[in-house]
Amino acid sequence: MTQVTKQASQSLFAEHAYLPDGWRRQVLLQWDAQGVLTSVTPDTAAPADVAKAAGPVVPGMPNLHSHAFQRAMAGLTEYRANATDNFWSWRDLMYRFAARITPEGLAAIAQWLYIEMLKAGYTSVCEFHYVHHMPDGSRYGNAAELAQRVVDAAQASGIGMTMLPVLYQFGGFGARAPREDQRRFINTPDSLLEMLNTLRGARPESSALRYGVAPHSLRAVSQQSLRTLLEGLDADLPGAPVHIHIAEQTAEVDACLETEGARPVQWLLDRFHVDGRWCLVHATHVNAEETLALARSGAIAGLCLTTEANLGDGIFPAQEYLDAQGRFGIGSDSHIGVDWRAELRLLEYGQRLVRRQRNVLASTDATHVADRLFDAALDGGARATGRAVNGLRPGQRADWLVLDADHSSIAEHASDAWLSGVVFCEHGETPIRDVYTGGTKVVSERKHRDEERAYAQYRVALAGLLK
Ligand code: NGQ
Ligand code: ZN
Repeated sequence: MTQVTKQASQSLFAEHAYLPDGWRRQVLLQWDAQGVLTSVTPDTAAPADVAKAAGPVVPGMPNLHSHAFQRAMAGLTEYRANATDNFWSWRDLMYRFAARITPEGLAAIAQWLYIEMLKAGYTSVCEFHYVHHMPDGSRYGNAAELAQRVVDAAQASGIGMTMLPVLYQFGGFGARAPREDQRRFINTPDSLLEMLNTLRGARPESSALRYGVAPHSLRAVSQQSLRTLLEGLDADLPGAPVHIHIAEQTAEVDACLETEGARPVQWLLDRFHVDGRWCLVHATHVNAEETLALARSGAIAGLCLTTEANLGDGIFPAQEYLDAQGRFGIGSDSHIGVDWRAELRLLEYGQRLVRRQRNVLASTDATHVADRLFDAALDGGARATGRAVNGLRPGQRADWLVLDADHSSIAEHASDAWLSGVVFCEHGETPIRDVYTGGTKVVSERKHRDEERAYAQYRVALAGLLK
């Protein structure tokens, strides 16, 4: 009897599911006790004892870039503080906010954020975690305290995580000393690797958790320290993911040219073996040569469209990059919004507004923009996580979303228009109804099992931060 129940809870039947080769009918999904898909069978009759998905099933989307604590300042910097408000003045405000984060506060913010992510259909997150120390820069008793809180929040929420402790060593190009308000972030390659080791001991890797590192940016590391970091990482975790902020602002491109004699993307490609383990976040400012070289490298461009719009970064040459078979994924970064649908929409809309055309990021093989962008962001995002979360196929984690087929953005449409409706339409509540991670339903009828408690705790943390 127990066995029957267990069996039943590890299968789901979907009338429609979006598989690697597109929409298929009558799909049976089966997974093991680790939450990993063991079989995906289309065109099969529904077994009598198997639960049925309440609507069309699509793979969960990875969120390849997050700074969890910044969720708590979303909406609080949208006023003009001086005549030239820009990314750098926003960063000053963000640092003031970062200085106030406590371990308990971070835990509550991350917990709520990850629930918001799940409800929005993000089933994995890469956390680019850099607030490591106490406000005066001294270590917590457990040097990995804050990172561990974030990992715990992910595990409690059910979202899959790639934890990327950040190496922040310098205050600017030319190994400039860090600013006072960067003290909480500062490490050497050795102290960062040590923190990573502690963390791995306390919270071991699993199908839901993977580790990597994130050199913050070329501004914040040197060529030598980046090399030391990568060597140390490969000694412990060969091939683990490496994420870096690369070329978000023209001022940093200019500073890189001035001190290093090359543009950031070119500089990195010329000096390091950049391949598919790399995620170059905000590859915004790339010239034509860099665009092609980045595409050829196999690295993932980490695009965070709503944050890049919010911070006034610029527009990535997405059409040229996709034409060159470049890989990308999307991230919610500062969490001004937490919605992959909005990221994909804005990716296309940036191109439409600049070019005064429509359906720019479609191709002759993939005529539906939403489908093409969804497929690419799933593939690139999954690669960036370093985890097996690349769609509905055996060996990948049992992560998916159940759409509401009665939602006004897709009702009565043929299946080939469903992703278009999901990505481009904005009509009322989300069309994402249920969310599964590792085969467990963590969002049911748009509600996360823990959302009320987590939201109450988030508000307490936020009130404390804003006092
Ligand atoms: C960050 N955020 O690390 O949170 C950065 C700002 C910096 C974005 N780049 C700080 N969106 O780049 O120095
Ligand atoms: Zn970032």
